[in-house]
Amino acid sequence: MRIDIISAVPELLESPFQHSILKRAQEKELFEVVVHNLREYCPKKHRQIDDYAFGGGAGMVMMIEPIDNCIRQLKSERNYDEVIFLTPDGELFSQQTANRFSLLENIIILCGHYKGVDERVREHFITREISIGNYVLSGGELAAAVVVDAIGRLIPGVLNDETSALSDSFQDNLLAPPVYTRPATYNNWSVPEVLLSGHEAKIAEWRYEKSLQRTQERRPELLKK
Ligand code: 6GU
Repeated sequence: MRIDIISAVPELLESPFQHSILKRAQEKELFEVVVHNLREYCPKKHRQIDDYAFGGGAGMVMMIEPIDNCIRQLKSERNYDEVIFLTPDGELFSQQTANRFSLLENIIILCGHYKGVDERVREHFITREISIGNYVLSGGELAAAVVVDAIGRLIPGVLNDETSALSDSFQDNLLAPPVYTRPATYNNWSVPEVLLSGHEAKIAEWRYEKSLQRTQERRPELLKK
């Protein structure tokens, strides 16, 4: 899978994909993330990516031309399954959406900024609009890092058996159970006995019970789905 991210502040995306699981995924060539600096797609000399809103009002609006230039360049190189705009008024991102996106071949992600983007971009180039939560960020870059991380780790071969996505919270609408590691006792706080028993069936049952209990306490609405 290849993800092209279009950003007005590409510096914000220099590090998030260069470590840990996503780094390994890219080294194994299961996954490629390419960040594009929107300023490089401005008409010559101007280097301007935003302008005042027609009709007045506070806040700058991202201009259509640099975005069009960048998307057109990318589309001339390969086919894209989705062109996603990250914006607080988009559809709420979820594990289910991440699962679906992880099956795609190529996607473009446009990071929003300022007061928004010229509506014609949304009408003519964007196929999906995504928000990562009910709060406002200063730009879409951190949201892009969230979305790309959630997608990238689901691509077949990226996670090994131990880190398998199947046991994640939300994957089955259940929160994950508590986990423990050595030492078995610390400050008189001990690990639940059953986890030290070596009895696989009992451990699985304990984990399922804890998952249910935790979901009931913290996110009861998930159990109704
Ligand atoms: Cl995708 N962008 C911005 N700017 N703010 C957000 C968001 C996205 N999702 C939640 N808040």
